[in-house]
Amino acid sequence: MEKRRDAVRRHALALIAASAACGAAGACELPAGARAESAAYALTYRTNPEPLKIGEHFALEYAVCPRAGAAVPAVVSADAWMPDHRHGMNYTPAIRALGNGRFRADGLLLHMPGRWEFVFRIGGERLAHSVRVE
Ligand SMILES: [Cu+2]
Repeated sequence: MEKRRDAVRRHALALIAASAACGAAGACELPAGARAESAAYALTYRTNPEPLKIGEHFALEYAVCPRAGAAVPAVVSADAWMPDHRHGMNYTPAIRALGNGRFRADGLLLHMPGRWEFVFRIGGERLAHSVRVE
């Protein structure tokens, strides 16, 4: 009796694992773009226009896929900062959720050349991607 219960439980766990893997591959595909990852999420983004120009407004278009076990995020913030100078932008971007894990941030502007980092936050998770802008 004890053996049989173990077998049933193993089977149930195998089914859960199979459906999670299936969902990750089929339901959530990231569009082409630069990639950032954290423990629970993967993200791709592109700038609009591409390439962006110093001193000119641009938008970030990004998409998020949860890894197995993580929830689909309702809000994902986007920001940029210069790690070497320890300052951010002089503007606060406006974030819009477009549905299906897609987001758009408008009103970004990098005011000086050098190494910047785009930082996306989902709850307590931080996803960052470094770029050099001349
Ligand atoms: Cu700077």
